[in-house]
Amino acid sequence: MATARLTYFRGRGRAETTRWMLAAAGVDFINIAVDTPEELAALRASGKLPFDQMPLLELDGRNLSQSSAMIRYLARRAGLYGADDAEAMWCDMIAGVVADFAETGLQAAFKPTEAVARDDLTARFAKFGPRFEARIADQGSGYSAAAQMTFADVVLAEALSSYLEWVPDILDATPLLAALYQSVTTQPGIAAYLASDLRYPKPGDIYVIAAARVLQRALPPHMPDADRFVL
Ligand SMILES: N[C@@H](CCC(=O)N[C@@H](CS)C(=O)NCC(=O)O)C(=O)O
Repeated sequence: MATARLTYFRGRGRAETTRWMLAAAGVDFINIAVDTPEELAALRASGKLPFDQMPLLELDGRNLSQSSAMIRYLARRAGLYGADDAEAMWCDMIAGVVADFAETGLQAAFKPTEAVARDDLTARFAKFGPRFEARIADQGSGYSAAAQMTFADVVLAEALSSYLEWVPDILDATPLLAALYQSVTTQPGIAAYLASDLRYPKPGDIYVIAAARVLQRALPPHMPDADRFVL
């Protein structure tokens, strides 16, 4: 099987759920980092980005756009989309709410202080964490959508990994969620990915500045010279 190519900034961001799913599905991949506006312009000129956006996943001779499509394509390919329509529906419901929940994790590095980021994450977890816990209890398998691990569990664990980096005790009152996290992160493909050089570090100012530079966008307003990359 050819090695997949995942093109994005030099960091996790909106490519990270796809990396976890590639790992869960046992698909070898490399990260192709876009570090400059010129590299992004060349990528756009290549015609590989149907909507002009990253991430780009090159797999099976296809150019995939939209991380939500990538994770579902990989889920179908690897049998991680549930066993029937009802389980697939639960996968989609949970992946949908996880996208809402994960957004706070994605935004954390852009906040003015660590304390603000932690407060936002704690508040968001207070809303969704007990719901995830109740859903896992109802399901009864230890997973969120089906009798076995699905892509919904993978993206949930990916989001939780970000929450945990900012608020290490966040799962203390949700033991089923903590057990799900443990189960997904010890799946052999995911465990190998997390221990590898393919896993980028927790995003901070370096990542935020690099992404703004590539996109030629403003930095968060608390940063000095916030418009330095805006043309
Ligand atoms: N929903 C998309 C979001 C893609 C997205 O917003 N990509 C940003 C980088 S994180 C981008 O390429 N922005 C440039 C643009 O929209 O022109 C996904 O999850 O793949």
